[in-house]
Amino acid sequence: MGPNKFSREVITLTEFIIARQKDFPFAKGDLTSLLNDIAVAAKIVTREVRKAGLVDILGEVGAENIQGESQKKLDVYANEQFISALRHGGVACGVASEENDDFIGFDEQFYTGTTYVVAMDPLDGSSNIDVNVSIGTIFSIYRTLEPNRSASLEDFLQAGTELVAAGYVIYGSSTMLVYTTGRGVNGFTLDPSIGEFCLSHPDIKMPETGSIYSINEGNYKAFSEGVQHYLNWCKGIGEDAPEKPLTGRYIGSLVADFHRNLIKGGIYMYPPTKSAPKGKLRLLYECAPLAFIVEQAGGMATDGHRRIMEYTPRELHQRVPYFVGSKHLVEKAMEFLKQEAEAS
Ligand code: AHM
Ligand code: MG
Repeated sequence: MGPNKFSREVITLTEFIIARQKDFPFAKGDLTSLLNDIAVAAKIVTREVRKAGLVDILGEVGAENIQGESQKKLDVYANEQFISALRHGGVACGVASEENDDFIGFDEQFYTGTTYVVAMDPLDGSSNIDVNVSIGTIFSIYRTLEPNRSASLEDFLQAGTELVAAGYVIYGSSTMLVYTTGRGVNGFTLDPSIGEFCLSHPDIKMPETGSIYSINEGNYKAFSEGVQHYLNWCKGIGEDAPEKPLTGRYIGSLVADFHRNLIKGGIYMYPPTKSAPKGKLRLLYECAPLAFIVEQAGGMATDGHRRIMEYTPRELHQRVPYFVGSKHLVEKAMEFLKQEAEAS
């Protein structure tokens, strides 16, 4: 008898991370518990995201609902959910968020011998929140420099090479959680009927090359010549350009553009512009965690010249130019930027 569709084994995220715990010989289960806290908050945020289009029926943002609670903007809501899950989880001793100027160090009552801090963008893709387009959460997990105390700024200002785990949640046509602890990348899809993230994309590998380029090309005039030449190359213009041009795809939600390219092969870019010489994206909770994932999947992430993972942030909200994706496409972009640097 052939395989029957009912006999297929379902592995939930919780089962998977517990099973993987033994990969870390000294693990006490803290990281397992931390990832679980993030997954629970992601489910709660999913519930709110799925209701987002009903805001006109259920009440305006900022207005009070019938229970007398005020309706929150989704990004504020997501921020509060993740911080609260981490605070009460008892494993992290602090969080840095795109939504907060400063990091939040948890009070002692919330941790016991804690060893982790989390940096996150709780709801990325702000321009897409109100228009029913995919948005995401991105997170970085670092070990603190010392145990048994609340978080300090230095705990967050660590190079990507020090990341213990990183991941993202995409609130798309379904909700998915993708993460790495440095042993490959695995993706889990939320089954709304049982409320569990189930392993759907084991050991994700990014194609070495791809046919998609993702960039806000409205900024073309403001890009350097090297970037402009690379974009022309993507379109099949120039001497060694591919015969068949690449396909342009840009959602404007980093997580969604990144996720599609991870699966299909492609490159995402947010290069520097004349008015924003460091680009737009944030190193600590946008670029570095996705760099960890892409490298684990066989891709590359650079600022155009240098590996993103080797950057040590000097401040929480530091920006960095970003070229991330399939190895061959990122290497090609770097070639153009190198030529430009050598010519100047
Ligand atoms: P945000 O954190 O304010 O949402 O900004 C980050 C977003 C990314 O998700 C997206 O790739 C990029 O900004 C889009 O920027 P632009 O509108 O300049 O193309
Ligand atoms: Mg963001």
